[in-house]
Amino acid sequence: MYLASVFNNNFILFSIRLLSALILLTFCFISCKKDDSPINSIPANDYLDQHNIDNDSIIDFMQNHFYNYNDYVNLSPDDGPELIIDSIKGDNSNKTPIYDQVSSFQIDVKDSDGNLFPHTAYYVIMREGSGESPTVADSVYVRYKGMLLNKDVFDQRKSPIWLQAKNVVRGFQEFVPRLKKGSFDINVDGTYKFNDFGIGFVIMPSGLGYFNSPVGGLPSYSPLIFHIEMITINQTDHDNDSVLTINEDLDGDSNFDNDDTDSDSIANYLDPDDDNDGILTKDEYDADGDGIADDSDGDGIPDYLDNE
Ligand SMILES: [Ca+2]
Ligand SMILES: [Ca+2]
Ligand SMILES: [Ca+2]
Ligand SMILES: [Ca+2]
Repeated sequence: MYLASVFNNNFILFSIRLLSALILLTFCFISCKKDDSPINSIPANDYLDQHNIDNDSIIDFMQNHFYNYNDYVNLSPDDGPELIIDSIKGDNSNKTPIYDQVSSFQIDVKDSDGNLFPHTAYYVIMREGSGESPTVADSVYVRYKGMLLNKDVFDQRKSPIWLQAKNVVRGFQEFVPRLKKGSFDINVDGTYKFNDFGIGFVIMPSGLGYFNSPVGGLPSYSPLIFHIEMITINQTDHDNDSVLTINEDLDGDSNFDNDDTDSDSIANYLDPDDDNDGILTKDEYDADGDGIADDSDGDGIPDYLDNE
């Protein structure tokens, strides 16, 4: 009995470790930001030059490829077809190119000197979704598929997983607010049926992906495609200080680690006392409860960021 239970415990521990290692491995693709890469990167190209190269490749790709848009017509609420992209040739010569179906958005990428470089991402929304949109700070419960422009699938989640938008590559992070979450029914067996969740895909230059970092064996400077189903979302307040994480990115650059009002090396989104005055942010943010951050001395700096 005793031996058996030791064996079982060890086996369970081993299994847990193995599972954790596997999860870590698979998570590295999506959750490794390019600056988190432990591997030495090749020297960084100029953002502007690389963006021009990537943008040319992406436009050429979009002009010569189509996606399975017919599969997204008259979707039933719980449908989420897999994105298939193929070349426009042969039997598919008369397909509509992705180029004719995309919208675009621009994101500034900041280099280490603080210079800003505009990057263009292209996207298609196949179904908008029925609920709220996440912010770039929120947790998202998603199914996704990641592809290169050669159509190789480098990462895929067919069962939904929770991701923090701030921990994924920039192009993924900045795209998720364009989708809305869905709703769900609980089946008789206790499982969930998700309905009317947002579905879309985004094509991004490498500067919004892993850039020069060799993450997961992908070629450096790879433009990336992500197909995302926005099942549901969770607003985040990492430090529970009553200020949502999205509102702790004071300079609005979608980087939450570079805002540290009291310079104590704890970024605001993780700091329960943002001005280090000994009064917790949650106790001085909106003490009069009018929904607006208090500013007792009227100097334009709200109390929770004002240690005077
Ligand atoms: Ca910031
Ligand atoms: Ca701080
Ligand atoms: Ca805080
Ligand atoms: Ca304070």
